[in-house]
Amino acid sequence: MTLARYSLIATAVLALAACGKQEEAPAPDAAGAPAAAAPAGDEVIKIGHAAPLTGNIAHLGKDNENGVRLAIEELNAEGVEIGGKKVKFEMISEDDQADPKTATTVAQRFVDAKVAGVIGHLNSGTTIPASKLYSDAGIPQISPSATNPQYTLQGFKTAYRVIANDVAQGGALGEFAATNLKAKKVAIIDDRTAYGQGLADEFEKAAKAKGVEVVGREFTTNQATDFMAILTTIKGKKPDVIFYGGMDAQAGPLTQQLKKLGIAAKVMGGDGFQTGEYIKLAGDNAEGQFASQPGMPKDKMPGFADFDKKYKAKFNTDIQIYAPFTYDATRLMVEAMKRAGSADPAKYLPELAKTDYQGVTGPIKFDEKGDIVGGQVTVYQVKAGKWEAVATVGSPAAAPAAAAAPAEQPKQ
Ligand code: ABU
Repeated sequence: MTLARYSLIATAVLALAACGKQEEAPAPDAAGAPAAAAPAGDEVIKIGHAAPLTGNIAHLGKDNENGVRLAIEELNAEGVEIGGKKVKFEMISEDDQADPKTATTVAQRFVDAKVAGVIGHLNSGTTIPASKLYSDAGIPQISPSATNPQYTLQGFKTAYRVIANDVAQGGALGEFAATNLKAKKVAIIDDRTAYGQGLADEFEKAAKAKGVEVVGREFTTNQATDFMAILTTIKGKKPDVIFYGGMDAQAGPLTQQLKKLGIAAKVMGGDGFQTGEYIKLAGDNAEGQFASQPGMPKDKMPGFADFDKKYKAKFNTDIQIYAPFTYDATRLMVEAMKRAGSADPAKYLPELAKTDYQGVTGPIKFDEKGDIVGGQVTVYQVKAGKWEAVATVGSPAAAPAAAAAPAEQPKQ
């Protein structure tokens, strides 16, 4: 490597440190070599990414960030032209700590930094309050993982997501508990977050509609680690299934503590704990438990196997959940810029609404609210220490139309 190149990288690192942001300076590749810096003179387009990068679900935030990083490095290596000019993309990644208030501070930083778009946030409880700031500033936002329906019900033209919401997910899980597991009695626990509570409510509605009796509804928090008191209350009600609305940091220990109390009920929940981390945290009581993930089964996702290989080679770790979704969200945002011939949010937002994209997670189109069209939900079960798809509900978005005939979208 030349002295000039070292000096270019060092200058970039110092400039970013001065900004106090976790900006995407040339990142090392699998072999540890820094990625190529863009040739001087290329226009730089900043893309914001926000997720919890510290705290008890930092592993999920890093996973989301890795998906964006991979997409941006590939795009820069491919060489993208927008409006006839060569451009370079830079990720500015911020830690919102899964905290609604911090998320709005982060969103304001993105607005001030004039990012062209935002991939995030991870949690519904952060995505929803941040979305108001992006809407006011006209900055397109694509959440890869926030599933509370409220996000796209606010009428913001800037709000999109590439994952089915919790009306679909809670409905699928309620149906699965009644029909596949033949549950007669369920107990429900949630973490009181926008996601956990919202998903638990949708599950409760769907389960009751199928004639399942809800024998208990208990609450915890997204910081709790001890569930013995609420599980003891639930034990006396003899549920067939315990539904948990929340993330793996709680679902794991909760599942382990069931065993200590001799509770044999099956555990079920949503995407918040359909992770490798849940299996680690729950220990041997993970075996046989259920959790869903919006999207088709991973082995049916058209680009999952290749993506998985690239991801492992680059980051030397397994995908947690949403990295393929953040990767797709980043690439389809850039596709909209290319079609518009501009990274100006006002100019490419109409193109984003017309998205008709074949991602690694499957086909992606948006409805008039900004939700993915026809999102599927897959239910997984832990078998021999691994998540295995056992049922899929819903249908995928239609295959992409010919490039010459993009679908009309009323969002604009
Ligand atoms: N979808 C589960 C995790 C993120 C959220 O919606 O809060």
